[in-house]
Amino acid sequence: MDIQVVTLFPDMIQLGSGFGVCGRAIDRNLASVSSVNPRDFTTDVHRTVDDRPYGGGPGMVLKVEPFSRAIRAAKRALPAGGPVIFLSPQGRRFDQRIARELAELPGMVLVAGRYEGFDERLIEAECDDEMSLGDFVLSGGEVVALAMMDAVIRLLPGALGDETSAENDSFSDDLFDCPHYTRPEQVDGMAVPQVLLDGNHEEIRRWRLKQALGRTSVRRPDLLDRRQLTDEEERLLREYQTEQQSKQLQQVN
Ligand code: 9D3
Repeated sequence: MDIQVVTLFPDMIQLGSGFGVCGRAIDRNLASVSSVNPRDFTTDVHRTVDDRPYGGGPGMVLKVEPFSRAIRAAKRALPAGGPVIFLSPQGRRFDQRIARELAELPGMVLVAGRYEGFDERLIEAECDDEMSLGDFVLSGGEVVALAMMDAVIRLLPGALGDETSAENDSFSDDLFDCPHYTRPEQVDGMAVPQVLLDGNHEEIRRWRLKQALGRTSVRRPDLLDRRQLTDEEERLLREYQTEQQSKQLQQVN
């Protein structure tokens, strides 16, 4: 997959995408990440990319022409095409389902803004989709581009080792993880759950699924509402709830 990021801060993109699973996938040519800087498409001596808003008010608005030229250059540099996705607080919320859809594409252009945002006419002319990371205020779209690229690139075939690629199944995406433990067996008097030490793989599988279901139901019941539980899952979730109740009673007594 080829990703072009239109940004006034290309260093943020190049540095931020170079580590871990993402960096390795780029090194192995499973993905490429390049940047196009709208400032390089300005024609005035000051290389102006922003200007004061019509109608007045605080902040600056990103100018159409440097960005539309940069976006067209980014599209031309994409060998196989793909959507132009604007990153803005007004966009639809990015999630794992969208990450999976994007991972099927040959490429995409991500457009990161700064200041108060884009001139609306740029969005009308160039935007195929508008995406947000959620309801909080960032100072620009670059970290959103990095987050989206990380989520997408790790899904590309071969990006994760074979042993973890099962994680790509939609199955595991809508449940929280179970708790994890590693050596030593005791830390400051805190033990590892005995079932994980006994080596009964069927018991371990059931314990992990039970913990995942239980933690999801406590912290994010909305995730379970979207999910059809199997008979086993229903049973394990009820077991978790009974166990939590008896733990709480033990604490009271
Ligand atoms: C404080 C400025 N706000 C006026 C009430 C509007 C505003 C403009 C520009 C808020 C944030 C930004 C910059 N943010 C992004 O470019 C951005 C973003 C975000 O802030 N949160 C979540 N997802 C995204 S995607 C792009």
